[in-house]
Amino acid sequence: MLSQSLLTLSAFVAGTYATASAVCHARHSGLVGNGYAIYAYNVGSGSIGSICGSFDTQMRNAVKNDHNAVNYKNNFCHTYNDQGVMESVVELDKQSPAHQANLVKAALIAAFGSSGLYGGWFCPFVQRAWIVLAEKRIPHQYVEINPYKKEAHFLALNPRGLVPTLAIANEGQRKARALYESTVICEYLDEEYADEAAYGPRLLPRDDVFERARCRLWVNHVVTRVVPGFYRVLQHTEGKGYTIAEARAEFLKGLREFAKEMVDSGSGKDGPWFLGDRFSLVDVMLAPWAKRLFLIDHYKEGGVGIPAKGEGGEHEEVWARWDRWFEAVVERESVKATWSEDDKYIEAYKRYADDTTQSEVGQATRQGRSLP
Ligand SMILES: N[C@@H](CCC(=O)N[C@@H](CS)C(=O)NCC(=O)O)C(=O)O
Repeated sequence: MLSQSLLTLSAFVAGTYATASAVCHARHSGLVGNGYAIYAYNVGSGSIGSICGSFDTQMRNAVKNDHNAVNYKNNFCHTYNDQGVMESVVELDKQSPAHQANLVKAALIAAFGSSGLYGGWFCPFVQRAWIVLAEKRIPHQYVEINPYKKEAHFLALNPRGLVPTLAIANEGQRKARALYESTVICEYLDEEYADEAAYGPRLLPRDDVFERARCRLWVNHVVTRVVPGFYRVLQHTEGKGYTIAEARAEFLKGLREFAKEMVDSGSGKDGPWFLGDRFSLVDVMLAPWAKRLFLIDHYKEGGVGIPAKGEGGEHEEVWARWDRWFEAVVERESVKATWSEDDKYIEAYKRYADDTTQSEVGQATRQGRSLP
């Protein structure tokens, strides 16, 4: 039995409270492995607890209705057999981190559906995966965590300790699997949920091999040029080995090349997206940073520096194409649905603007290394 509800999450992340909305799918009698259902709530400390906690009443009622059962306690996982009879109570604190992680994954998946996205509301890499989940209406559980805390159960899922991380049900097994790296997760979701009748158009062209490769080329452009350029501008402070004008010029070049490709391909005659009338993975990859451009305007003198209409000189047509793409992408439903209030980002990104952030992305930018 699947029931859906719109859940508003309150999460404590890196010193900032923010709210994010997520559509959650609760499967009250979900079974994992050999007829087991595992329900988790207030698991460990921190944010998994907060999400499961906020679902507690609903889950408790559902389980009561389904199985006429249950005694809930914090920090425990209960396992049920397929008759709904409780078989064991597992004290999570007493398990090894790896076992905790597996229990939590299995429990989330049993309770909420097939996939769990571990994310942070503020994170643009997470937003990529979240947009794909929203675009394709993939049932999932969104789990807000603080990736800076590097909790053991999270590291057991993703040894790199970064969000997004996707926990995936492993059919017939109690152990779920995990994937990480936003680009990998997005492609996985597009391929795994490939049925266009059920999940809408594929985000990477399916039939045209060249077009698919061209999309990957421009995903690579976003990943290796545009995104690092964004942080170099935002983290610029006095005394850096480069001027803000240089950082801005490099960043604008990356955006301009992206827009020029859209002009050269002629996609604009069909619509605003990278592929014209068709929203694709290339749009997904850049959308979170497009939404965050206002942070550079807010924090850095001179702002992003995209020429106003009529002031693009020899690049006028290219910047007009950029404007068209930008205006469409920030209004895209999936992009808006995965965004909190602007003020929250201003607060959260101050540490980047001051260049005091200890995040791995921030440190890599500061040290001139490639991003994690
Ligand atoms: N290359 C990774 C980058 C992910 C990433 O850096 N995520 C940040 C949050 S925006 C994170 O988890 N940071 C934790 C840390 O820096 O310790 C991806 O594309 O998924």
